[in-house]
Amino acid sequence: MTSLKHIQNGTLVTPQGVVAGGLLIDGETIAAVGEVQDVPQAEVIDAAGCLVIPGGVDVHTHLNLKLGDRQVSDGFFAGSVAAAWGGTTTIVDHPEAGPAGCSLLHQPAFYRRGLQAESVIDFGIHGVFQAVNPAILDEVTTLVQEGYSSAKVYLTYANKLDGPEAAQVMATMKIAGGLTAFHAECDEQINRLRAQCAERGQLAPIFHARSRPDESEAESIQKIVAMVEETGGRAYIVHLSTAKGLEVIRAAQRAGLEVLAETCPQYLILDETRYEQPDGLKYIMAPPLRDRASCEALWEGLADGSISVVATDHCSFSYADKVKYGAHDFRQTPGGCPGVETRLPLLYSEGVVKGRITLEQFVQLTSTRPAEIMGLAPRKGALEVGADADVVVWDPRSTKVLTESSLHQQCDYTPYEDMTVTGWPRMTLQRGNILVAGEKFLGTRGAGQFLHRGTHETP
Ligand code: DUC
Ligand code: ZN
Repeated sequence: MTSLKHIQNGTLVTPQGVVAGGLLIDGETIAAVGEVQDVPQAEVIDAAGCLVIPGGVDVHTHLNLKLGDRQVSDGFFAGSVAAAWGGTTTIVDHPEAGPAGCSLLHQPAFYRRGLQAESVIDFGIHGVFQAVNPAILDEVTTLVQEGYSSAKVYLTYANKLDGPEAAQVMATMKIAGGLTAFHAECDEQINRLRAQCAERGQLAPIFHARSRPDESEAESIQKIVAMVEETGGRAYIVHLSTAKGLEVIRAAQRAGLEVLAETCPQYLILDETRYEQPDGLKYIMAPPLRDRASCEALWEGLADGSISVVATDHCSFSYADKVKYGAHDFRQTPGGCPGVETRLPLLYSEGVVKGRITLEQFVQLTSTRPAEIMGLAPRKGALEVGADADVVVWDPRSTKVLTESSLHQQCDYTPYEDMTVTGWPRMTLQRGNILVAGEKFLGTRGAGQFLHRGTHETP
């Protein structure tokens, strides 16, 4: 007989609304939601005073990333453990570019092996386009059929694609049922501004933000929207950071184009004044932090539905390495910040508690919509009968001061040091197994399953 668990007395956030009741788990799946009769043989989990929500789905992480000789702190094990502590039970990881000339399947397969051996939570993997030629385009159908139904195009950095290449990718992915994700920044403008900064000796962290202006993101998104119009394709904009970019996305959505947007807690909560602090290098990431007006605009984008997803871009280069490489020149700093463990608490605390988004939107943004958009529904993303029993018992009153030493990530800093949050997971389950209970970690290295993701749903 499979094991039964009965989560009782909680307030459940379901696709049908917020309901008081229970949740019955039979083995790895949800067997009943809402009115649940007592089952004598079930293990009882008391959720009195707590919310019961689906496990978090973070569709933008960079675990184990290596760029040249620079390696992030959180590998597949540490990063997945940190995710579990923060209530995230599924990640979809973005691999870095592979060896020159490699197959489109090379990096997803490489990451799959690593995550399968190490991850404590379930995982999907995005593809990455680092070149476009007939052989690569021929592989797109296989990529999607093998369960990697989304892939990223960078419009800046060494492995960037140009406009015509990106449009070809978008069109080919659409035919295969895939979704193209875009890092939207104008490479040419950034390179010009960075060179100008260097000539003028402007090498302090604030010039990282000055050399990647808001317009760079907005113009790049405008080009992507034009590709969607031209090809009839679809686009998913990762880590949206500006009010200007959001306006372009809203206009595209009003015109009926399939342009979806993701943002991350750092762009909602932190602003560019961080670069003026003595530890400004901690906040070097691309796109950079912006002004307060952009933070507020992004919150409005979450509230009005023009932004569908809050992910993290968890990319845990250490502060030690940021200082080692970038102390005298922001351009040498490895970019990115950690966040996989703090996503849910930050969004709940800054969003729901402060009245910027509703409880239902919190669940939609952190679990339901990312699961739907990335081909993980109906297994993931909602408390529904038949879905995987990925469940978080969420204590909405628990407060916690975020510090590097209290988190489980391996990275040597958190961008949210000393910030107090309200709301924290009391218990996290994956496929019916308890991963974290209070201060106890019960997960197992390698227990995470590869998620063969379905083709993209049309919104
Ligand atoms: N931006 C970063 O800052 N780091 C990782 C990748 C990215 O897009
Ligand atoms: Zn990223």
